[in-house]
Amino acid sequence: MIDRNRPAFEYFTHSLGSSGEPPLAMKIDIVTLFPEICRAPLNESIMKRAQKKETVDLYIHNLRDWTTDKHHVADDAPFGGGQGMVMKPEPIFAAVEELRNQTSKVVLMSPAGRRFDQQMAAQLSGESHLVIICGHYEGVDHRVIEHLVDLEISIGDYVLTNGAIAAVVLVDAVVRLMPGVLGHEQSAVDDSFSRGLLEAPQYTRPAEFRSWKVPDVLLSGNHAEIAAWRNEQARKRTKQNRPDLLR
Ligand code: JF5
Repeated sequence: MIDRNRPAFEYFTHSLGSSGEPPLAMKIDIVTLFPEICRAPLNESIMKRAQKKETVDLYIHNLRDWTTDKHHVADDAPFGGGQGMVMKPEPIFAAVEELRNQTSKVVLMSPAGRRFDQQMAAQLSGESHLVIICGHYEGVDHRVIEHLVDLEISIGDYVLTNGAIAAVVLVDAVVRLMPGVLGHEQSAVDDSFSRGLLEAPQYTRPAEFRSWKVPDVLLSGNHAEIAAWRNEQARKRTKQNRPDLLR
């Protein structure tokens, strides 16, 4: 087990059922100035299946619908000066106050947030309602973060043009963990993450391609040897690509 040295998840207040299972369904509201960025990827394959099965009830909203001025302005210059524009608080408060209920978790996507990972995805998959605000421009008026948002989340240490792209990543990672969304292929994949190692290399037919052979052990049928080989390969790969994951 790897100590990632992070504080307890005091934000996650959902109660588990008597047998400890997460809620069977989740409502997700995404609030963005660019709803089209979210629509296509979240209506594809597995996300489509999750919505058909009513495991996920997904709504994508245009923040502009909550502006009240005639030009539908959602941003303004920063107080104190500086580059770019800041998202105004009023439409964001209006949207979230209309969409949320007592059990909602309000999430802001922002590069200044807490870093998203598989553990956070698992925690979020137990929530019953997520309201996801997509940051944009140079940032969001800080009163949104102080007085409206439960969790400020970053999907990684880089800056995107648009938080809607980050929201798609978060929703995909969370929804695939909900019961019944994936088949049995899921548990094994997540196992490797909980062991804190990268996946071992995978091969499929043909057993020889351009003279490159699949390792003999994988064709041997010896499951103990295969498991040992995969373990060793996972360690090698982790040391090479992600030494930070090894103590
Ligand atoms: C954004 C201010 C939001 O760049 C991101 C992002 C990166 N990781 N997670 C989110 O979102 C767009 C840019 C500037 C707020």
